Amino acid sequence: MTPTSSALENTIASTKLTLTQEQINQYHENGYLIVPNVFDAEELAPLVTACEENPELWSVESTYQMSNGQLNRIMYYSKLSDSLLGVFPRIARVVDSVEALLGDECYHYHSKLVRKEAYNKGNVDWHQGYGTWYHQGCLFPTQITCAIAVTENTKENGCMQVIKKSHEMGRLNHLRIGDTDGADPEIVEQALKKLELVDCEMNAGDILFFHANMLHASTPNYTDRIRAILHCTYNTKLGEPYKEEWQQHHGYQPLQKLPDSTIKDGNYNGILNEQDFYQTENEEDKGTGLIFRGFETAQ
Ligand SMILES: O=C(O)CCC(=O)C(=O)O
Repeated sequence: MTPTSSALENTIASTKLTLTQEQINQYHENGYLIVPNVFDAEELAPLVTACEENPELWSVESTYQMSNGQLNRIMYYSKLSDSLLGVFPRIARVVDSVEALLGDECYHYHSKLVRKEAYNKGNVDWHQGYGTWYHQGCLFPTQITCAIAVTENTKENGCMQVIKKSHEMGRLNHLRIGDTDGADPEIVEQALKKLELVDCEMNAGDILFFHANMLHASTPNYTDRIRAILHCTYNTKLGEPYKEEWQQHHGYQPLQKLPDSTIKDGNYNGILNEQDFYQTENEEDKGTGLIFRGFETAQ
């Protein structure tokens, strides 16, 4: 069945997954939380197939050069259409978990599908989400990212890394590194002497929740299989950017949750809606894309 927008809008969301108080405490203490088996293989299959086989996805991807000179590929969107990528960030078990961690209502800030194809040497440099979002006009680090492992994520294929408890360091200075921005490398080096680096290895369907000030990165893919992860970032009304120029897409909009069964019920239209994706910003065209201007260049 392929639904219309109104069919999705009229659904009543219910969730079967709620976080325990212990998990919520762990998140606040460490700045991140891994929850296993949130999505199963059947729910992930259409996205896995699309990531592995579907050239349609490539046309909406932006590429960024990282500090090691290699390219990283990201599909970046904030509008939630009826496509599968528009549905994932609205699934009740995800949104309810985020709201339990925030202790507040959340809205969708943006999402990113990050694919590292086989043997892609593109790393992602250490950074905090809030290092950028502050410059977009968010006054408070109220954002949470929920990173859904679409495929298995391992040390060998470039899983996410976090520096445990680094969210307690507050917002760090970010510098221009490669095509994008990263936390000041001198501070990261010192943080790594005091805090633990955690490789966030996950099976497909596991979720990594992490705080806006959590230092995170990822390493190259040394395997012959793609690594894919869907980062869904949420914000609260309090943390909404005050800036309007180029930031309308990050403004508060009530988030309509969808039932946990939406994907298995086939209640979506296609994998993605091409118009929803933002392209890379450049000096001439300061658009809504991922690259954020104004950072000093790292020495
Ligand atoms: O998925 C990854 O490899 C990391 C992506 C990331 O950190 C980001 O987009 O902020």
